Amino acid sequence: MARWHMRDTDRLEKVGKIRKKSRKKTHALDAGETFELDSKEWRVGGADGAFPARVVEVHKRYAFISTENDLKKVDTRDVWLAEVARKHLVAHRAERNFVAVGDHVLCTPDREHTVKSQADLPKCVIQHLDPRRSKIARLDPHTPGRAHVLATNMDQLLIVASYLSPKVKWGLIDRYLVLAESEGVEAIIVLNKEDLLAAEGTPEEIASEKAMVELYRGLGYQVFSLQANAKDAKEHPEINRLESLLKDKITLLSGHSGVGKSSLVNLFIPEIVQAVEEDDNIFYKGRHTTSFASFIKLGTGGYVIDTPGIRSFTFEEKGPIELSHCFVEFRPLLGKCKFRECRHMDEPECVIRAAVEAGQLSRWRYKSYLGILLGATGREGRIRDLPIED
Ligand SMILES: Nc1nc2c(ncn2[C@@H]2O[C@H](COP(=O)(O)OP(=O)(O)O)[C@@H](O)[C@H]2O)c(=O)[nH]1
Ligand SMILES: [Mg+2]
Ligand SMILES: [Zn+2]
Repeated sequence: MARWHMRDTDRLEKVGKIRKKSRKKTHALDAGETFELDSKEWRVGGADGAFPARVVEVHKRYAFISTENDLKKVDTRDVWLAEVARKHLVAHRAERNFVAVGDHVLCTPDREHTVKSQADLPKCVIQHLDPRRSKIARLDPHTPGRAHVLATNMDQLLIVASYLSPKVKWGLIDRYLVLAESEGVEAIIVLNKEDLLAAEGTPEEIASEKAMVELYRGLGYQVFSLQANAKDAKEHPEINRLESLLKDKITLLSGHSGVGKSSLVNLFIPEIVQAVEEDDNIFYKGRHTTSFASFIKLGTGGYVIDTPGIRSFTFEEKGPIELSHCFVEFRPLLGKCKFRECRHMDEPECVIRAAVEAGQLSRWRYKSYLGILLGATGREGRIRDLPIED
């Protein structure tokens, strides 16, 4: 894995040098040469047979794409192996992958046979990327400072957690919510394994999880509490309500391994039935059941992007102003603190802090805000030394 990575970087640098020189000579790049190009400018059809498509899966050296029809519906059965046109590789040095799942791209059939692969699939070259409407990225764990784009162009983020096995981490849910808010995508929260909480949870646990569900509902989020593996799950009103929210939308699934994401997707008649990991200890081992993100068409219309479970979740740091906007309940109060640059920590006359002390804002969410601001880990119980009493 590491070896390929090195080679890619080497090659990119070489290409980069060559391009720099040639740019000097020509002074400008014509629009047709830039990788990112609005789909309104695309020339579909024509002598090179260019066609619009969607990136459905990304591997280190190539991607899989599926063609899109006139109604912008993706035919997930029509899969091609694709490579980004060589001339564009240099443009995307900042990201680990040049394209991400969900990208809307213009491709040309690989008539020159430049795509080197034995795979028994039609091959094509990705010529252009439609500017992304939204994206979810995390810091690349292998290359500090680099963003790894997990998925793009989704309408909403479905945050799946289970009450127990593994136990829900509301701090992680907050991080996903911040991501959704900062990207302007809807967030939907699912708490699965209701049956386990009822059977194995202590009365305190049951009461506290119920209170958390109510807290997030109070913030305006859709929160579903359900049992994805129940026998009659397909008829369950909560499942039907969730199903209607997924209709005709592109939804990014997120959540740890073992919480029941595949079990949930299987209820919505996916084109490809998801493997449900029956090994109960899967999440302790930290293995991922799905190694690559993929784009799944649902029988009811709409698509789901299933990413590998994200264990350690780090995203680009946000300053207090941007971060506090991602906490929806803070918004009506923002701009009212004494200092415009208030971090809502120990500054005098901070309205956020005052609202927390007065019980108008949730202390839990405030701590979560501070934890994210101060770069504390998302794991519960690790947020220490915060300037607020419990
Ligand atoms: N008790 C209980 N187990 C569930 C529920 N939903 C899924 N599971 C089980 O949890 C495990 C992981 O499910 P899976 O769908 O593979 O989770 P994923 O890793 O998030 O895709 C499997 O053993 C499922 O049978 C539920 O609502 N209750
Ligand atoms: Mg799964
Ligand atoms: Zn403040």
